[in-house]
Amino acid sequence: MLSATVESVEAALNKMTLVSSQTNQLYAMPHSLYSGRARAYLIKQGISFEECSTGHERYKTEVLPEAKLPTIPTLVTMNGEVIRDGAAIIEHFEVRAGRPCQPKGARQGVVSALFDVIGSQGLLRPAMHYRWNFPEENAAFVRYHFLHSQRDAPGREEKTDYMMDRMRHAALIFGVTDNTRELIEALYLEFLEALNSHFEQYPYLLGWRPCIGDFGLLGPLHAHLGRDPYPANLMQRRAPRVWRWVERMNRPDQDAPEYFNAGDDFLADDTVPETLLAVLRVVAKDFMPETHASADFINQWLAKQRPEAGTPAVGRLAEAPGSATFSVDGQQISALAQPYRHFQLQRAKHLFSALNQRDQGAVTTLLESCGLGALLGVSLSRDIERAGNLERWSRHTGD
Ligand SMILES: N[C@@H](CCC(=O)N[C@@H](CS)C(=O)NCC(=O)O)C(=O)O
Repeated sequence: MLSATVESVEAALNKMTLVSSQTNQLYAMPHSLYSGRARAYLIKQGISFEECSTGHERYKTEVLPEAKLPTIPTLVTMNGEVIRDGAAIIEHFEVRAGRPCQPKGARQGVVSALFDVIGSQGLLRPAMHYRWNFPEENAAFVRYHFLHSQRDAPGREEKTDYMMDRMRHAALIFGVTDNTRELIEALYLEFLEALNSHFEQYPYLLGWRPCIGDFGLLGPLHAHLGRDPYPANLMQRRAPRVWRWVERMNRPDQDAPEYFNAGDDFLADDTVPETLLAVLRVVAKDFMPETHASADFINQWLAKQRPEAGTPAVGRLAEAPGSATFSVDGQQISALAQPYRHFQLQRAKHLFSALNQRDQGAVTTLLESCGLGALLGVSLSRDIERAGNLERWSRHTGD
């Protein structure tokens, strides 16, 4: 009885600590792809936070039950609210601040939303390839991070090996194989060159300050491609402007001394610079066929499985419906079809459908000029909604 009382007092105290926290707590790690998006947003928006490891006991006992899935980033706000998912963390603050990172212009708004998807879904292959296929340069550095994600307790080494093997396997299921390696490198180098040229003009995607798309794109370009030894060196040598952007995105100020006569806003007149369209043209080469293939695959799966409304549309890695196959430059790729890609695309579609006809026309012309004309027409047969920290299948339209 007494111990039950002590336990409940302890639980209440813990809860109070959660509630009365002086700052936001970001459960994240430096080597985690998706952590980079939320961290950079908090830094740029001047939102105070401390970064915590999921290795803390408190994460398991208090945060995870609310987060529902053990993914990072997960934020515990100063009020004790738990938010799992980088985009949801950003949305939480965007709504409260009047959407400072969402450009108002039609073209800029949609392009920003697209770069958010491209960052979280469109660069997984180069991110995984350049982390896991260069062990001579990367292994010790990567292992340091995986090891220190675990508490110093018995079984730490084994757990580290297990986690690393799991992510090596993830590279395979995202489509990184001996057959696709050459293509992945060629596409990435082309992308890097185009993005580097863009940053010759401006410090951010849409001008003089970061938009939602900058934060999304940062994920793979920071944790993996801009930090792991082999790809970081590649980026420094081949694309110093991109490397500077990665650095800049992790600083609170504008950090653009190399741009003389810098402005402080998104570009005027809803301008999307030609240099950024050139980046989208490169991205489209695999993003477009993969989005089509993944939608077809998931739609077939939905037709067969008919998940109840509210069923989670997200799980641990490899719990996705399966892999979709598509071809790029004559090379076949099989990659996990993740509903999250389509969940994020829904946001771009919502922005588009809220536009008047003239603005829709301007966005369509822009997307067509980049080989992305069909993108906003690719749909799943079921919408995805977020509730209780999970993406969930909505009601079937025929139900
Ligand atoms: N949709 C989530 C994805 C987060 C995510 O998958 N994070 C990775 C680390 S970069 C993770 O925690 N993986 C652990 C797992 O899948 O079990 C987001 O954007 O925050």
